[in-house]
Amino acid sequence: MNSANIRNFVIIAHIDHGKSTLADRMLEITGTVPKEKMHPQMLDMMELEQERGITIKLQPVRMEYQGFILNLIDTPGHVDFSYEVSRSLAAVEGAVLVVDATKGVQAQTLANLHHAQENNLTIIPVINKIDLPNAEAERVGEEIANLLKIDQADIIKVSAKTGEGVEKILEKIIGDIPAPKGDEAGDFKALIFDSVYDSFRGVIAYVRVFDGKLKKGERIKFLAAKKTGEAVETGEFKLRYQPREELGTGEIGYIVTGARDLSEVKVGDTICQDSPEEVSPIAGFKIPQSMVFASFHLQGGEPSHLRTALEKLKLNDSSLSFEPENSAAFGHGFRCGFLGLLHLEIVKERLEREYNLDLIVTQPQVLYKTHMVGTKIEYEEPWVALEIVTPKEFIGPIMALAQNKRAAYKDTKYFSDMTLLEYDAPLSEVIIDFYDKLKSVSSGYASQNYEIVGWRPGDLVKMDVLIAGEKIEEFNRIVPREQAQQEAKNLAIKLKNIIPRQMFEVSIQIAVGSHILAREDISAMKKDVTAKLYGGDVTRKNKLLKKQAKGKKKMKMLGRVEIPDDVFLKMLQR
Ligand SMILES: Nc1nc2c(ncn2[C@@H]2O[C@H](COP(=O)(O)OP(=O)(O)O)[C@@H](O)[C@H]2O)c(=O)[nH]1
Ligand SMILES: [Mg+2]
Repeated sequence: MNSANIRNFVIIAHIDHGKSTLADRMLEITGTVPKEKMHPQMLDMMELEQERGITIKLQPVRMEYQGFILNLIDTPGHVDFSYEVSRSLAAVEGAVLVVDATKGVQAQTLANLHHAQENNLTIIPVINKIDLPNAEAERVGEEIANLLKIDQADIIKVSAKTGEGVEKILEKIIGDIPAPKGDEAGDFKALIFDSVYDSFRGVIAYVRVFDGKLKKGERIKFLAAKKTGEAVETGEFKLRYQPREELGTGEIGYIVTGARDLSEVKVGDTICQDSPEEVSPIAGFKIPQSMVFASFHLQGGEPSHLRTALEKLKLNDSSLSFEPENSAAFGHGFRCGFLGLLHLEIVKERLEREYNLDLIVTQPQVLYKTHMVGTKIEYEEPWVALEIVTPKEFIGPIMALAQNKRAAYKDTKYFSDMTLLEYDAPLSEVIIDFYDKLKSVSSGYASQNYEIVGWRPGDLVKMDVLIAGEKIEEFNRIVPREQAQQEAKNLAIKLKNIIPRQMFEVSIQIAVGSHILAREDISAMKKDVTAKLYGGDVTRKNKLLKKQAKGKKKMKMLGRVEIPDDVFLKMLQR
């Protein structure tokens, strides 16, 4: 394969602007998928992706058009999955930037564009959904022209739904995106931008070849992992694995490595020929650190099943982290790290669905650093650079909201009718309900993006929860000192509503150190529920007791108090 005829590109956009639908049309026009086999969002291959209508994982596919090889990588738009985008960007030369004609430029449009520019990619701007009656292609075109400092005429207007204009994008991809550069005669060198685990064939590495070529059966070396192996199979992506005898310079394809252990095939690592020569690694991408943590416990069943499931899931999701943990209430479990709350939710759902587990998930918290200063604990918390894109009329309420969330204002930028507000803010404030509030104060028009920027000291305190006088570690949380009083009150009331009455009176106390901030009492259960059946029908009484026993299965002991298993989920609901 001559690399002059290869074009590698990603489709990037804010969530829901039509990336996956545009990919569908490209698959159709290039004849990669016959029309009768098409279904919407073809590249969202996970059941969960199809159900929710969102892309979670990057997905490469190889198309052929007018004598060219077009390697497309479809990417997710949600901020929790931006790691998928950054890995994709490292594997290509160009980016199709899609903007919804009814929405205009939004926060992820800017963030993804910014990253694409950092990677020196050729940008092909596209306005999508021009078939919709409320499309404002002119206005949105002005925004994009303004943003990219280009002519409106250079923006392609399309409908990914009807296919109108999509061929123009393909032509521009061929005309404008440079062919991959690389030394075709040199030693083989490729970047691993993804990997998946196949229970029959082991780890399959998704690679972009930068130099040389690799033939099936050749020995390979994983640079960072310092491991060697064999290219058991090489091939290309055709919505399934399509074996091919070799992978050449500039190509995107896969290598079946035979490895059983993912620590050998690290995403971001460089694969090269197995020779003693020194090889410098390909500059890849930053590996993100999990900043949101929650504990996963099984509702009954073997804890080892949960470990196995997490290990397998991690093989296909390198951003998931976990370590064993012991909880007085829930027994053995795992403290798991995520890139955000949606990531957490997706992992939970995949574990339950793909591994048939029933999980208890504790209150998610961001990762705090603590230091002892004398006898006092000092906290540091993760901060993010927060970008909010909004029409001008909502700037006031958004600024008020940000202030309320401890955000520090940095800058305002304008492009056409849209405004970009830049803040630094504590991650804990941004992940919990900031987005919901932002949507509500802006009638749905504002959007946000954030990136971790580092740690900052915070005036934070640890709130303990005492139930019937006993400290319940599972409930403790770290909050800003100035919010502690209000939080304590809310928490006490919430717990009072969730914890069922017991045979005795139960006190709920929220404390910081030895200082009680809030207290609620749950009065004792009045009567034995079976008492009123005295002398009555024995079978009815037994039936009632049985029913009670069944209900009890879903209960856990926290100290002397019985609480429902789903208490943490209930606490998260507002
Ligand atoms: N009317 C119309 N709807 C579109 C168009 N492109 C995408 N959509 C719809 O917009 C929604 C989001 O599309 P999707 O491709 O999943 O967006 P993604 O999140 O960027 O991958 C889906 O309901 C699509 O059917 C278009 O050109 N016209
Ligand atoms: Mg998508």
